[in-house]
Amino acid sequence: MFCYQCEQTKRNHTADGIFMGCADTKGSCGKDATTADLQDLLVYLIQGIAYYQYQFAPTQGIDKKAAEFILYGLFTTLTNVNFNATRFSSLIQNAKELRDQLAEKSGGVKPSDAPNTPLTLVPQSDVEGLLAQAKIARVNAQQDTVGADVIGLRTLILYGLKGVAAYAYHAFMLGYQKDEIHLEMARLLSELMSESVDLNGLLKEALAVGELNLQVMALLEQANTEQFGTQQVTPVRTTPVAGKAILMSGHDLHDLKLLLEQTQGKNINVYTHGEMLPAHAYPQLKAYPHLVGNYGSAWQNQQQEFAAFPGPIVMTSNCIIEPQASYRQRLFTSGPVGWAGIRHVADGDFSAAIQIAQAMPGFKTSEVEKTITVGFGKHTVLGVADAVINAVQQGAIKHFFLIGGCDGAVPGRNYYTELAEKTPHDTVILTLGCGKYRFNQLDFGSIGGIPRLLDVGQCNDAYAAIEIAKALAGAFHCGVNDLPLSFMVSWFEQKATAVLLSLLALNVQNIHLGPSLPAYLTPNLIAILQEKFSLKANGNAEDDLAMALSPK
Ligand code: FS2
Ligand code: SF4
Repeated sequence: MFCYQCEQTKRNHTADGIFMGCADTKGSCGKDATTADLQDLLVYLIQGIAYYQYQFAPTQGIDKKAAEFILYGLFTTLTNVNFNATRFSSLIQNAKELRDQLAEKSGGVKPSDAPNTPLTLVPQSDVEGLLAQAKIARVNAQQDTVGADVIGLRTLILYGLKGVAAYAYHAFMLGYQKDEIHLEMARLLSELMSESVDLNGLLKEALAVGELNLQVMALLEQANTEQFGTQQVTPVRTTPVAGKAILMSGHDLHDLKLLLEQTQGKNINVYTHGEMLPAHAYPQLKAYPHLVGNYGSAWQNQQQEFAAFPGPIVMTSNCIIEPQASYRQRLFTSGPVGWAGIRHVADGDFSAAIQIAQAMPGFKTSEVEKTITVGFGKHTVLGVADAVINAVQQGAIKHFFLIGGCDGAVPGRNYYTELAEKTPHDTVILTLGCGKYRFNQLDFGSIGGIPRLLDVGQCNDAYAAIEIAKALAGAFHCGVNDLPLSFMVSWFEQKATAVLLSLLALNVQNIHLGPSLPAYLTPNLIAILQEKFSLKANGNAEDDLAMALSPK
């Protein structure tokens, strides 16, 4: 196996100094070599599907089945989504069938008959055969011929597209999709088959991924808002309520809605976990009285938190980690998520989980109520834009920080707690993603009635944060880079890569990215990004804060 797609990749090298990433038998996330290799093969065949989709869409239209498969297939390969090797063996065969159907539909036109390309590879029927084929599909397969910089940019494009696919799949599940998004996704994926080694051209395509992600995040925001209402400022209970309980984690609001419907009148309290927290802000979700609160924190704490939860748990997207014996029997996966031996909900029918919730005692007593506040989405913040602008003009608000993104297990992530704690009292923090759990229980107070900590939502709500920044820039007749606004982005997986590319596509300068920089960005690529965008690696919180607050 070879994988370096996430922040927790192993940063080891051979004796000759060649970067190894997660190799050998298992990655830091627990992904085994078989699953990793099969994921590579699936992504390889998806490029073939994308090629035909892109070539023939102008005359034959977007093939919707292929478009859905591309999104779903890529989503399954994101960090901490699907660890079930058997599932990948069958997805590989599905991908081959789909690619061949598209090729046939287009008269079998192929640019070349070279064997073993994404257009021609015939996957073996058994796992051993597939693993023997998988080497050519590794992201670094051509490193010796094209060099680490080219591989770095190709992977930046691919990993960004994986993140885009995840967001697009959530929108798709809510009934929202756009042909132009499918077409651009297909174009960029098929570009990965190109032999180009032009760094400028590849960087341009990486920024095109960022532009595509902006469209997708906008579509997902539209889907969430039209389906569940506009986010409202809402205190969310973080302590248990006596009674039977079920927990839902991940990003899929569609799944949560189905669960709320199916548990209605059954005397079961529904709790959110991790990235599901912002669900409480949506009127049509919070209207269910049995959506009682949020339990636990970010994904990396799930083994302790799930073990202590007295009911079943459903994982709807990333980030799942190895289930422990104490809760395996009451854990369910949904949609793209998978783990061998864990029951999977494929069709939105949560009855098996509901039965377990009914059979378990749930929380015996209610704890004293504590809350955190969510719901500062685009409409909420722009609704008080006049007050915010006034506060800036009066000097009451001197600076804004966007401190958000992913959380993770490494100790260096305390940087974000320290950063938030040390922000001066005349500054406002916008946050989003699961990175917020590093500081969202702290009391930051308010400035003239405006809370100092504004939770904008899930990581995809980075779109709302961008819109808020653009509106502020409009009000002050300046560019986003001229605002007293600093982006302190914590990344972990490929959705954060997509969001980073969106910020770069908008030419946002001076982003602080951490806790460490992506391993696929070589020193040369980092130098290019520093030169073009003044991208910064995290230093220590105090110095970075001082740098952010120094006059531009
Ligand atoms: Fe957190 Fe994990 Fe949201 Fe990432 S729950 S790191 O996938 O997408 O942020
Ligand atoms: Fe390693 Fe991350 Fe890949 Fe898992 S997803 S194998 S931790 S780089």
